[in-house]
Amino acid sequence: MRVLPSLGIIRGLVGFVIGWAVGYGFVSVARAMLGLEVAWIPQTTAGAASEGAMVFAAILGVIGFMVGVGALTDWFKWAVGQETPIQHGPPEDQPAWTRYFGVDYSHKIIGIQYTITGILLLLFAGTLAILFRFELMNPGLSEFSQGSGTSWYYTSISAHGIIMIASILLGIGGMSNYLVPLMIGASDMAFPRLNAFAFWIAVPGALLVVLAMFLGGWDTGWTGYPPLSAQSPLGVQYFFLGVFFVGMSSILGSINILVTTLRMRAPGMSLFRMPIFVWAAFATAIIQLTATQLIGLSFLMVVMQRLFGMGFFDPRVAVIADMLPSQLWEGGGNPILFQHLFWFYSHPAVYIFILPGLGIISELLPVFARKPLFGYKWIAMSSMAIALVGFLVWAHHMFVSGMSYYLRVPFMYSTLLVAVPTGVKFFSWVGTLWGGKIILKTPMLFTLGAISVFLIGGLTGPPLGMVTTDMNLHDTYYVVGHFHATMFGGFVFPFFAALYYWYPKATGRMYNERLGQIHFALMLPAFYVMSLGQMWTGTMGMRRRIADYDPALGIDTAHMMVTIAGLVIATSVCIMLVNLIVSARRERVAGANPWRSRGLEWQIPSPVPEQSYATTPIVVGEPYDYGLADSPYVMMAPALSGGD
Ligand code: HEM
Ligand SMILES: [Cu+2]
Repeated sequence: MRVLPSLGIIRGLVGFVIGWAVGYGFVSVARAMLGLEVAWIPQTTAGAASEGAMVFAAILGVIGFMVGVGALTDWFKWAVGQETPIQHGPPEDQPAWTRYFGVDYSHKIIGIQYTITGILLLLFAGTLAILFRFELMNPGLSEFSQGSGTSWYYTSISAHGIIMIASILLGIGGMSNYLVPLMIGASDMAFPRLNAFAFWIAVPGALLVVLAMFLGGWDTGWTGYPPLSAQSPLGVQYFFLGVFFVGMSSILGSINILVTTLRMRAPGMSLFRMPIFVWAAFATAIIQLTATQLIGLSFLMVVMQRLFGMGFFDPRVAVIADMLPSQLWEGGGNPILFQHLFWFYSHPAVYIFILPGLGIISELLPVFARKPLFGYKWIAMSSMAIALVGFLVWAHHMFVSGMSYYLRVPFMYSTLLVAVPTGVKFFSWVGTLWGGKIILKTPMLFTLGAISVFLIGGLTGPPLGMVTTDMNLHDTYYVVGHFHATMFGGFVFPFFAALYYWYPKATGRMYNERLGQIHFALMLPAFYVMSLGQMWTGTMGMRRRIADYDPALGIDTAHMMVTIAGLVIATSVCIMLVNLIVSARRERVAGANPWRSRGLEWQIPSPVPEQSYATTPIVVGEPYDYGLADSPYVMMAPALSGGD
């Protein structure tokens, strides 16, 4: 108990509460002095007098969290001219586990912090999904959609969507933080303090999104389109701000990946000798660095529109001569503009979600097929090509929005173009498997599962990318089925593969293989039922984001099956959690390289020591020459004999 007050996260939460209260009080007092209406107890309806105070409170709360957790301490010291040496290893006077609950500069700790936070958010958002699936199980149910105003149904689908996205971003942060430095033979990230800051800013960000659910909720879905979001209850403001800070985390994290990859590779590791996951993380980081601002901006503009009446997206126009004073605050905007800004990030974002996962697939296949990766350079370049082309397709989400009509066809073509670099990856995967000695351990099962699920996601995209068919499919459950397939194939399955695969490296012990296989055997078929069921109901007329449906559509059975499939997926994930938690103590010791991998990180002990590489690794060959004799990838330089 004595350590609790010294844990960074506890101090951060206290800082949050203090910052929040100061912010709320400050605006309220200012309003009182200006003679404006003041709500000393927060109200959560749209347009409430407390809205300005609540927004300012949230921003100061986040700053309070960052100060409290200690993410800014070194910068403060630096500003007043104090020494700020980087400290390695656990804090001197505290048990080692406390490192995970506070600011720590080691990329391995930060990687695990990201991963676990990501999994926690995944569980939270998954629970929401199970809850609202109960409502959809039968027509006519209304457990969550009763009453007037914003119902729990809308709040929970909106929160499910955005919290899953935050969870994916953190999961990716976990994989790339843990793996990139290890894979290129670096001792840490280029900017360790920035790395810690990037992780910790996501925590209050996620907290705000969760709080949003209890501050009136919001009914816009994860996309937050105005004009609806300009009128939603107060929760929408916390959702916007939360996403803003998670986005900041994503941008800052990407700087580290880019600089580390470019500057800190082991001797001999030219760009085309990098592990393929590093290429994927690099391409992802380019998108994160250059696109994320757009969603932050679009959300911030709605925040401003609500707070100060800046009518960015408010199309009402008034004739100046007839205007009431209150109307000075509105009008002159365009709601379609929001969609352009939003999708300029949010389409490339789907590549942020999947490129690392596709990298994992390419990384694991050669290990478990004992064959060289087919077309290494093509795969590396296809990630870069997807990142580039991904910027040119955003308006395919807007075919029926009323945007300029001539934009439709060019966006249709650019969208279909993405299939080319994605196809390159598929050919390479099949080529790698062809004639291989395939070993079906759990990571490989999830890798193969990922390929099959991602194929479904990819094949169901073109009907949405084509204007004619999208006219019918837009805003139906078909879209929901499509993107669940892409995200499970591109992120969830590869992420789980990665968890099992690097688990021995991170913990030093194996996981339970039998439980891993049961997890897979439950999850893959259940996922097919869920995703294909969603698509089926969509083509039969099920609307997206609607709590009920007409029994005459004949989709009751399908909905029932989707709900049951969701429960099976949830069960299987629980099996994985039990496996990963229990195995850390009970399973057999893994040894340095249980998979006989060629990767750098497998040539050092498990778990990885504090100073990952005792001596500099020297890269002398190609990364994926499995099964070829006399083709080493890396040599460990002999340890220097004592001192300098
Ligand atoms: C060949 C590849 C793909 C094509 C042609 C494609 C096309 C589309 C189109 C046109 C839409 C909008 C549908 C509508 O709202 O009417 C859409 C939605 C979506 N797609 Fe894809 N897609 C592809 C791959 C992907 C991938 C790889 C992901 C990655 C995770 C993805 C994730 C999503 C998501 C999240 C949505 C829903 C966004 C929303 O409205 O909330 N798609 N897709
Ligand atoms: Cu898109």
